[in-house]
Amino acid sequence: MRDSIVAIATAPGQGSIAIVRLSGVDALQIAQKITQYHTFKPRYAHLLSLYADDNTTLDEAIVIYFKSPHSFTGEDVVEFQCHGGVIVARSVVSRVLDLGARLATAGEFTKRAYLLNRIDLSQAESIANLINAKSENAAKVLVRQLKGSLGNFVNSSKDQLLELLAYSEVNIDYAEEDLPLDIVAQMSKRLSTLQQHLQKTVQSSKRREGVMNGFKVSIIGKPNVGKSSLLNALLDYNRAIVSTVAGTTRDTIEEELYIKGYLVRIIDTAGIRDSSDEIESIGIQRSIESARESDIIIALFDASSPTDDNDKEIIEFLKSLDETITIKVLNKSDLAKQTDLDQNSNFLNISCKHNISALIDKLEQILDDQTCSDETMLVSLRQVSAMQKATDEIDLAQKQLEHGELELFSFHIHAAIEAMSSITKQFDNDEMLDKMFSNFCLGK
Ligand SMILES: Nc1nc2c(ncn2[C@@H]2O[C@H](COP(=O)(O)OP(=O)(O)OP(=O)(O)O)[C@@H](O)[C@H]2O)c(=O)[nH]1
Ligand SMILES: [Mg+2]
Repeated sequence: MRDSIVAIATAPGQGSIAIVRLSGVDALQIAQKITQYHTFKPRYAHLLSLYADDNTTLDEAIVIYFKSPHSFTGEDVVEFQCHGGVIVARSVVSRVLDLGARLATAGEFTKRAYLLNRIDLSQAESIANLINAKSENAAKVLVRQLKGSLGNFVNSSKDQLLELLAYSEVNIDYAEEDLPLDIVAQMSKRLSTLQQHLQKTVQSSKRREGVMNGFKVSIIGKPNVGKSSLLNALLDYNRAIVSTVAGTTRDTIEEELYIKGYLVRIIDTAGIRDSSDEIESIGIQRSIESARESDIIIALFDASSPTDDNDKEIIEFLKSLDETITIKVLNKSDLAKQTDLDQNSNFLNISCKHNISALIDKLEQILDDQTCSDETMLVSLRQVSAMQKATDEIDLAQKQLEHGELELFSFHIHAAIEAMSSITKQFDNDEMLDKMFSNFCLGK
């Protein structure tokens, strides 16, 4: 039995409603005392007065009672929808505290929901992340996870590993049983298929990390091609200084914007060229570092000037970054064309002065491709490293299987199951054994 906890669930500040949430074994009794009303019907909105200990009225509120286990925490929960602003809500909390509850610590309602098996760890994580979601698309992924999509994925992968473990155990202990001769080959094939699927999930989650924290997009190019003009055009205001002087931007400038619901961190950089100026050289170094750390590079060139060695060096630099998505763009297409850069390769044509829609379309398409929305996604470092540990153990298990070392195979599969389980809940050995043997009839 846990004590009862209370907190204001809505954000502090002015608003029409403030919700006070109370959870625990005494929640109903406390609600009855503060309302002087005794016949609460679960999940029913009661309009009631809330009373102080001297019987003066604190507020008129909608009170809803969620009877255990059908509540957010799994315990008895009462929600008081008070009038907004913090003063009324605080006086209600203070009265509830007098009646025996204590103040909840940060995240304690969600922790109770997890401890009472209302949600798994991945769902608890998505609640925390959803509150801080930085974009619509991040929120979409997190809501899917909140509804249990990652939990389902983990459970079905775990079940497949459990089945393989059961086969292995039977082979170890019941060698005389009449098992198919090609069992090792079958097990190996099933494990490889699962492994490919898990590895793909890890890779695509890493690729899609930007959905949660924003995609890093750097604009690079030689001086004067219009990088700062492009930043300003994307932001729709004059953030960076633009001038005809080559070398205007000395340091990287980072801003955030949304493109089709994706959060993008866009970085304008110093023009890349050979420079003897000490400060400019530091800026150029930063441009190169920024490009290397980016998810997407916009490499900008000037369509209105003849191709030179500087352009060619930048093209070579892009080739050295074969992992990063690069968009090659010719700017100043409103002027007479002089470059021949686009003879052998694909470039987008834009004019920062008039129209950059071709680039925006391209960015939208790349961001959509990167995130292809329905795949399972691991949204935290904790989830990614747990899945990676599982795939490492599966690799080791696969090797043992090739050598017919079933005991060691079982050991690594067990470790993989343990790593995978940690994504959603603490590993429970008994539960695992029950499940494994309920699926596999040993008849003994
Ligand atoms: N005609 C035309 N001029 C442009 C266009 N884009 C930029 N410019 C001009 O090109 C010059 C250089 O623009 P910036 O945006 O400062 O170039 P930058 O690449 O940031 O230059 P650095 O910071 O020196 O590396 C300015 O005079 C701009 O007005 C365009 O599409 N058409
Ligand atoms: Mg600039």
